[in-house]
Amino acid sequence: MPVPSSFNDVGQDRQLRGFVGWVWYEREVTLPQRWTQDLGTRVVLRIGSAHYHAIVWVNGVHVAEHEGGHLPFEADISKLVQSGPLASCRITIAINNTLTPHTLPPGTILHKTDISKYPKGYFVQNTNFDFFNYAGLHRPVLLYTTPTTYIDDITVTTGVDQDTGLVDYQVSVQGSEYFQLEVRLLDQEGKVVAQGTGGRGQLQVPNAHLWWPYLMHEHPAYLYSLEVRLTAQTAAGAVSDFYALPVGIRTVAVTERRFLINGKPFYFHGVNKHEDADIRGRGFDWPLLVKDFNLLRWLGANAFRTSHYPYAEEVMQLCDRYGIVVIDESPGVGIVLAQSYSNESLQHHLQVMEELVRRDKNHPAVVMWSVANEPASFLKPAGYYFKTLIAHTKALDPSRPVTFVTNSNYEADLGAPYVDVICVNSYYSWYHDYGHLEVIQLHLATEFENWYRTYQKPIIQSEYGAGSIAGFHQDPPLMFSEEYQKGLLEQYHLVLDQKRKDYVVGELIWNFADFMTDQSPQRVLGNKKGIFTRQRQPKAAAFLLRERYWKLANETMYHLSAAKSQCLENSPFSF
Ligand code: GCB
Repeated sequence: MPVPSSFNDVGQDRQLRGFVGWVWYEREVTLPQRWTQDLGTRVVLRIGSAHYHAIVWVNGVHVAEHEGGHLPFEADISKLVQSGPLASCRITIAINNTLTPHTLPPGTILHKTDISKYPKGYFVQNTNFDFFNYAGLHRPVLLYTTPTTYIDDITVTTGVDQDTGLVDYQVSVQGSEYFQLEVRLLDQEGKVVAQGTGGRGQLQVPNAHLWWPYLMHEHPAYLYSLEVRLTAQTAAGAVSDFYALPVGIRTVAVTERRFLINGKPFYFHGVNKHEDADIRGRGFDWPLLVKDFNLLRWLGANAFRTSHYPYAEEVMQLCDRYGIVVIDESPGVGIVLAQSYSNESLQHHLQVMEELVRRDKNHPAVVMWSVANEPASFLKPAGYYFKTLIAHTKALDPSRPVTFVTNSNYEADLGAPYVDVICVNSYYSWYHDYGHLEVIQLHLATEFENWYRTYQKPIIQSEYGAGSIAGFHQDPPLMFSEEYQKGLLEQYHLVLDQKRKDYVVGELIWNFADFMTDQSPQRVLGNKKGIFTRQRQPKAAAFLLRERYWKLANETMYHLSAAKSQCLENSPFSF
């Protein structure tokens, strides 16, 4: 079985494709002698993402267990690999993709016991989310080393005081209490612009280059490099550890009507994505990732939401480098059963937010956390659940706003009082009033007004869209034709153009690309709401959005800076 990859689509076996239960991965590797002989070396096994529940053994000894896909976990295996003459190391990983009401996402197993209709022991897994439950080792499995006294974590938050950039850092060291830390901040030319010592402090950068989103500045995505150097005396002698972290200096704030980046109004014009492609499923794939970023840039998109789970770290790194702003979403999708609001579920959700914030807190591209997508937030326990979850996330990271994405009625939503930005999904003229594009404007304007009147918080249209089968054409437009998809988006845009003058701060299309789902009578080889096909070819809607997004970017630049013409020199459209 290739790693990284989902196991589902690489074989010719129908049973493997839909398999629910334990799968086993095993690999024997030979370690360099340096790793196994030098007791001053710490050897770590790191698993990027194993979906869903994973148990890990090294040379037959249990070393780790982890609940939940999409986030990394690791085990210190030094003692195991340094205890004998063996330089080899057998890594065994068992993964179970069974979902329960308490996993994220939740799911249920339905046993069909009527033996006149189903074979003995027959069961199916039901979920309340609209994507295929791909499973396996989705991201790289790595072995790496550090000294036994090592830099365990770095937390950076940034601020701006007039022209001075402020970089607050905190370094956590494990393995010894006796160490020195030196910290330097380098600009893109490699020049040291600030330095400090010790485990925490503030670096001040005069005339700082700020990190700006793509299409908001002539030099977007400026990254400094924070170099942290550790030296320590241990029984084994002097050791040193070193880490370089890209740092973008920027601020994020939310007012009653605006989302501000570096104090300027930011309008999200972008997409919702999935980690999804032919054959590899949700498996990490560099060429696909770079293709997607090239498409985002072509489209003039400045943002996306990691619907509906955390994406690979490499994705976040590219967002930092290209200036693509991210709403970073947890795997809290499909929370609709009362049982999924239990204490057990909440505890797990809090834990997942800890893992997510720990992993992604230093990415300047991440401007907001989303704790869930379309939960049944009208159920009674939802108020306490989201109050607790959002407060916890804010305590973990006071520097970013927090939201969840809703499709509940504005009057019934018990979680909305706790979010910083209202993110609403709607599918007018698709799931209801289908075929009737003429009702969209009134529906949408009414919905926006209701939300704003109730909460006085900025609003993002976090999903809207229509399915289309690439190559299907109908005039007048009919559902599933490219023309209908385009026509539906155009109706939404008329209202968005009104309300963005006021309190609407973003629009994210559902979806960037067609993606695989469970089989159902509503789905034709998956969900076809992509503006690109699953193979990343544009449908008519992609050209429409491209024109719109570049136009929005031109407008933003016009309001913001004299450097407008330079920044959008490469704009495919001039207005
Ligand atoms: C939604 C969900 C998304 C679905 C989409 C659809 O509201 O958030 O996961 O795929 O609708 O196409 O039905």
